[in-house]
Amino acid sequence: MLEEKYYSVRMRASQNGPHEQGGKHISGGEQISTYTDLKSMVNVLLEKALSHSRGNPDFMQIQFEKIEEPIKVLKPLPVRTYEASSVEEGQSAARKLLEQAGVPTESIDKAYELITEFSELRGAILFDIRSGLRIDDRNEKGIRVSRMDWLTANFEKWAEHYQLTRSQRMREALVLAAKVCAHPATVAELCWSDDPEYITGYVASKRLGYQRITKLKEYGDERGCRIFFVDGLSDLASYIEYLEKQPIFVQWEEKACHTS
Ligand code: PML
Ligand code: MG
Repeated sequence: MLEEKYYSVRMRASQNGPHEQGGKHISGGEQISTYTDLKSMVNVLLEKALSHSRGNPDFMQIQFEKIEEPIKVLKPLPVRTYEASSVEEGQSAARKLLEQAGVPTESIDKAYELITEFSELRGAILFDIRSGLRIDDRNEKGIRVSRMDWLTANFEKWAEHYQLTRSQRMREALVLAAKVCAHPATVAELCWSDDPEYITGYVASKRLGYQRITKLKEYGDERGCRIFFVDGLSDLASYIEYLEKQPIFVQWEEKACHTS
């Protein structure tokens, strides 16, 4: 399968001008496509941005480029869902999971102080668990994890096996979390959507897997969050290079699963 040529397809859309001119982020998307599928992949991304509940975009960029590097294959993280009855309960579960993943309590507190300040970012922030400081230098842009995907047929088989909804949103988040958590310097990820109609978020880590929490904010809230907690990062540039450039396919192996 991986002998074929693949293309990274990316989309970003904003309102009141492009992001770099202060426009409001509406939607972003990442896909890896074969040449034959490019047209439909572009359409999927176009549709995603044109029908977004954050509003109608007046700027959109869709680009594709051939992937020259070998594509690394990663297994999906195991998924668990925690049903929270209130935002407080959900957020407290998220904090506990971050602690279990190895993020010190003081670091969690410091990160939460930053959340409101950085809730308009279109990318993620990198947070060092030792210094308790944001360590990327991307300001309001944040880090955009790119060049990753999960082929539909394999994703659907996986979803059916675990009786999970075939949600495109969850698939994208699972792909991103698998990529981020696979790097040895990542301790955990904390995320919830900036989509006002979507309140489920997650904490992910190598050890804990992908832990969904059904209520991390109130309906109607457009403030999102994506923080990567990192430790022992000696080379920030190569970490960012991995997130932005290393091509990844998530792939579930049915057999391996039956024997485990
Ligand atoms: C997003 O939409 O930007 C992130 C969604 C995270 C949760 C997805 C899920 O597991 O339901
Ligand atoms: Mg979004």
